[in-house]
Amino acid sequence: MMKPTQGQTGSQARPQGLSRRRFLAVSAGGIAGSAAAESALAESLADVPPREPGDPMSATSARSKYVDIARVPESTPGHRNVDPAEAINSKTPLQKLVGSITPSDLHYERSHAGVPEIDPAVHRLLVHGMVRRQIVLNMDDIRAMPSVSRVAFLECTGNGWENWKSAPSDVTVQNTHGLVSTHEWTGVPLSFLIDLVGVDRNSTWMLAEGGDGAAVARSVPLTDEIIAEGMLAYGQNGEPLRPAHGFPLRLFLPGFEGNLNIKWLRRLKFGDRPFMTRWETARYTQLQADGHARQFQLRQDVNSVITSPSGMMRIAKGYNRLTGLAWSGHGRIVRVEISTDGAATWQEAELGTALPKAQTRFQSHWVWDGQPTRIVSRSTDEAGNIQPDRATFIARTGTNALFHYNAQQTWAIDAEGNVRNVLA
Ligand SMILES: Nc1nc2c(c(=O)[nH]1)N[C@H]1C(S)=C(S)[C@@H](COP(=O)(O)O)O[C@H]1N2
Ligand SMILES: [Mo]
Repeated sequence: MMKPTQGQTGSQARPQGLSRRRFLAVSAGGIAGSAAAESALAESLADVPPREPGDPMSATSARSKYVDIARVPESTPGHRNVDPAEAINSKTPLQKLVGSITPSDLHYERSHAGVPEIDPAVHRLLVHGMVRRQIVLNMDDIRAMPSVSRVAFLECTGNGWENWKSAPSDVTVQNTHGLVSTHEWTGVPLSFLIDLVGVDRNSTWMLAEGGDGAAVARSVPLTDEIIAEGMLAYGQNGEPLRPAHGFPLRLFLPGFEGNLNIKWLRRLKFGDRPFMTRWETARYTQLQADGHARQFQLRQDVNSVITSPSGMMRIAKGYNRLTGLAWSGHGRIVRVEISTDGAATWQEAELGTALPKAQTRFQSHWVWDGQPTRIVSRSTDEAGNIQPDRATFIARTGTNALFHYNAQQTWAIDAEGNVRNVLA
């Protein structure tokens, strides 16, 4: 044990007879006791590196050079780590995030024709169709309107498709689940705009169109829920939207499939039936087991994944904190259960702040005995939906489909502690 080298170090300040080691043992007890038991316990400031002079202030703060965290560009399933020019999306590093909010520059990205560089001074939103007053709004008009802010996830319907047909063993959770992120979004409530233009009571659908080259356009059903929760978003995590995420304006519909959340929003048209764009008749449909295609499967289902330990990590025998994220397009997460014996027995995990339609952090404590095993999580939302195991999910959906995969994610652990993606 190191001795204090100077008189003013911490040892004198400590209450008599109460060593830090004992303090840990006494107060932390059970879980924390086992977590800290093998850590070296320092005795004084002599065990702590000296203070350092700093760099000058800056206009924006960069990450520490010691932090290695980035999205990965990918193309279709099986084509990972491609040249960004070939990529169709860029995935969030879930295994490196803490808490439940995704930093703005790490929000996953899916753009069908690149990222247009739109000048907000010239951007316009046309609102027309079954309305009393057809209008064209500029960004000043929109920013002057009442706004709301809400923490919610956004998820691409393609999230999880890596595991639909087979389970590549060399993937991380970023590869398997990195098409979901959570932000605080700010914008004008859709209900405000609907009142402003006087949408006809017989209008039941709204076409939303983007200003990028792909001409992505989707029909949105005007349900009470979508009218109440939808927004014309211009802010993410306290700042204007970033270009990749739709600057200066996007549609944001909490809980509904990523593709519906039209970026670079330039037009809303109200009608009394779906507009049947190619994005909903061909692209974002689900081929069922019987060969029929299902249209307008719009809600993101209850989901969860253990992010640590997860694919391509290596764990050691003894205490391991298990943590991950759970989310549901139906509302709040009310329960996450974890199995460390291949889904034979389950224990309830601790939940962090559980907001409706937002990713919720969970954790659990595990002492690994060194035997090969499988770990898996399963979530339940406030509507009573329970995340299905893979066999149930495949029996229900078949193997022709590609979207809305929400089966439980299993990670296998071998005798050396290597964590690998497996089907179940
Ligand atoms: N105009 C437009 N909107 C779009 C897209 C697009 O390519 N163009 N991609 C959609 C898809 S498929 C998804 S999953 C989300 C992705 O939003 P993000 O890139 O901000 O994560 O935006 C949707 N909105
Ligand atoms: Mo998507």
